[in-house]
Amino acid sequence: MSIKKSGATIVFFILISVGYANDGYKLWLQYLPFENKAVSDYYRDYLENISISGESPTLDIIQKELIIASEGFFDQQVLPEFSKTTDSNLTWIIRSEDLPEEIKGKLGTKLSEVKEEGYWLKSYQGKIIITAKTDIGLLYGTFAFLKAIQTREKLENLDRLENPKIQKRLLNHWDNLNRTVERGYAGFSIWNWHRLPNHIDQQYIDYARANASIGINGTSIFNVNSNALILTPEYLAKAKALADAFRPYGIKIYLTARFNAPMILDSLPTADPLDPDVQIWWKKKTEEIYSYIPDFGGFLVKADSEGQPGPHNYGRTQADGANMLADAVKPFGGIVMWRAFVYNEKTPTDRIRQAYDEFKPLDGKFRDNVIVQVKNGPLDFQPREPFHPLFGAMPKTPLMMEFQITKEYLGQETHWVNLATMWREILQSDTYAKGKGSTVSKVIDGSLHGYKLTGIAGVANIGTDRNWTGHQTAQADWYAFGKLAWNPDSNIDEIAENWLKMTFSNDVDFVATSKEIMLQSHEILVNYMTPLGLHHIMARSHHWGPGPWVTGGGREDWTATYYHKASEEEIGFDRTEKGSNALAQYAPEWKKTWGDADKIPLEYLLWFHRVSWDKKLSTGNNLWTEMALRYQKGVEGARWMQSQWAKMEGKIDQERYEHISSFFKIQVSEAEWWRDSCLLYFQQFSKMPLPPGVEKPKHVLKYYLNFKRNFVPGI
Ligand code: GCW
Repeated sequence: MSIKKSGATIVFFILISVGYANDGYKLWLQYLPFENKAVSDYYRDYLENISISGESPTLDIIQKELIIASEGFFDQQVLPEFSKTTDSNLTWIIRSEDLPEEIKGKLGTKLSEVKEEGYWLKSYQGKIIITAKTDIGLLYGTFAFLKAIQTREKLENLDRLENPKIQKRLLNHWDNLNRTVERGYAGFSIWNWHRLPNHIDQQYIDYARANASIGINGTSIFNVNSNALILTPEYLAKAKALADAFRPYGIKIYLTARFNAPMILDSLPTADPLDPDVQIWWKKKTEEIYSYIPDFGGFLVKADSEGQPGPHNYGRTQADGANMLADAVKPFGGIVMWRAFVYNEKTPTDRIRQAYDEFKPLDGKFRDNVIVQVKNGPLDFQPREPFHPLFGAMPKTPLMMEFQITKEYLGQETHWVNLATMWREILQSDTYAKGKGSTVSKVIDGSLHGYKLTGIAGVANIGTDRNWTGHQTAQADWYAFGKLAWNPDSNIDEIAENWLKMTFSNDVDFVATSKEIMLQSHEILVNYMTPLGLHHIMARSHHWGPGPWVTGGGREDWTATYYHKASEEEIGFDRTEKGSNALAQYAPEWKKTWGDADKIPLEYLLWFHRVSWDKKLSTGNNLWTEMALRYQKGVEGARWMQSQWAKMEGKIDQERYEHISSFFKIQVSEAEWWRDSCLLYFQQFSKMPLPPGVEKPKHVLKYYLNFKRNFVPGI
C-alpha cells in the first residue's frame, strides 16, 4: 500500500498480528482485519492510494492514523509511501483552498458550507475527496472516512458534509491531584502529575486520538471540587505539557477555578468578586495561565455548592462571580463555564427547585463569554429525571448541557447500560419555550434562542484500567457522548450500531443482538433501581447499591427519605402546587400532563406526586403491585441481557466476551439486591404481600440494612 505525502518516500515494515487477545485498549479504533478477501480488496484500493496535501503536526497525525488503520485492516506488511496529490491517488486529503480550481468549480457553492471544524467526504469521479477548511477538519474527516470503512459503507456514493452543531464539546474530569477520581470507577486518574511535565505518556496521545475521532475539542482536566494548587506554576507547567500534546488533535485545556484561590494562594483577605484586589488577582493569574497555555480554553467553576466557596460567601450573585472571571479571560478569548449545580445546605426549599430559583432571575446578567453549565436533570444524574427546567428558561444566557458519563448512580461501571438512550430522552424533551418542538437539543445547539456560545460537557468515565472505562461497554458512552456533542439530534440506534461494528465486529447477528441489549438496557436498569419516578434512594456517600432507608445525618437533602417520604398511606414527593410546586418551573403544557396524577407517564409518577399505595394505576395494578412488578421486570431484564450475551460467544474475541460475561454476574446479582432490598423496605409501609410473579427476597430486610462494603471506589 502507498500513502503519498509531500515528496519524501518512507518505507515501513509492520508485522501484523491478528487473533490475539484483546483487552479493549484500542476502543472503537480497533481497525480489525477485514472478514474476507472481497471486502479487503474493495477497500484496499482506497487505502493504498492516499495523498495528503500540506505539512503540519495535525497532518502528520492523519498520516499516522492511516498507517495504524492499514496495519489493522490488512493482515500483511504495510508499505506506506508519501507524496503530493496526483491524479492517480484514489483518496485525497486536502484543504478546500488547495483543491484544484477545476474541482472547486465542480463542487460549487456547497464547498462554502464547510465551516471551521467541518469536513466533506465526497465521492468524485471515482475518487474520495476528504476536504475541510482547517487541518482539524481534515482530521475529523479522516476519522469519518475510516469509520465508513470500519462500518463497511460503500464509498462510491459518499457525500457527507458535516459541521458540528455545538461549539464547545468537552470532557470534564473529576480527577484529583493525588490521582483518585471522584466518582471514577475505572482505576486511577490517567494524569500522572508526578511524571509531568517531562514524561508524556502514550496514553495521553491515545486519549487525544480517541477524543478527536469523535469530535471532542476540549477537556477540563481537574475536579470541579477544585484545589487551588492547580493554578500554581508547578501545576501550570504540567497542564501546559498536556495542552501541547493535545493541541494538534484540536483539543483545548480548561481548568477548574477554586473561588477562594486568591485567599489560599496569596493570602488575600477576601475572595469577594467585587473587590478590586480580587479582580486584579484573577486578571494576573489568568495572564500567567495564558503565558503557559496561549490557547487556554477558560475556567470551569463549581461555586456555592456542596462546600465549595463562591460569591454567596460575600452576598454576591452567581453572575457577579462568573463575570469577574469572564472579564479576566476575555482579552485572551477564553470562556467561563459556570455550573448551575448550586443548592443550599440548609434545604430552604425543595432541592430540585433551587438552581432555577437562583439562576432564572439572572438571565441576561452574564457576560457574553459566560456559559452556564446545567446538569441534564434538576437533581443529580439519577437513572431517570425529567429535563432540567432551566433549559428553555434562559433565553438571554447561553446554557450548556452537563451529562455524567461516569455511572455514579447507574451501577458504577459494572452494569451495562447504554447512556445514549437516557441522553436522547433528555435531548428530545420539549421545553415548549417557543411552542411545540422547542427541544432541549435546540436549546443547547443555540438554535432556539440564538445563543452565540454553545457547549456540552460529559463527566469522564476514563481511568487507568486497560480498557479505559472499567466495563468494556462503558466505552460506548464515551463514544456516544462525542457523537451527540457533535450533533445532539443524532440517531442513537446508529450510534450504537456503529460503535459495535468499530469496537467488536461487523457480524450481522452480533450487531443485531448486542444493539438490542444496548437499546433496552436503560429501561431495564431504571426498573430494577428506581421505577415509577423514585429517585435518590441509593446508599449514602459512595452511592453504590440501594439505600432507601438512608435518613438523618448532616443534610436532609442527602437522604433517601427526604425524597420518597414513604408512609403507611403513600409515597412520593409532591411537586405540584399542593407541594413544593417545582412543577411550575416547567412550561404550562407540562402542568397538564405531569400535574395530574392520572395522566402523568408512570415513569415520572413519584417524582411529582404523592400516591397512595392502593391507588389504581393506568396499568390496572395498584401502586404497590406495579412497583413490585417493575422491580421484578428489571431483574428479568438483566437476566435476559445476560442470556442474550451468552449467545455471542465465538463471535468476538474471547477476552472481551468473557470480561462482559463476568460483569453480567455482577449486574444480575446487584439487580436482585436492588429489587429485594427496596421491596422489603417499602413493604414495611405498604403492608401488602408481594404479588404473584415476584420472587421471594433472598434475605430479610435486616441483612440489607446492615450490609456494608468497605472501600467502594470513587470517593
Ligand atoms: O452528584 C454529586 C456527586 C459529587 C459531585 C457533585 C457535582 C464533584 O456525588 O461527587 O462532585 O455531584 O456534580 O458537583
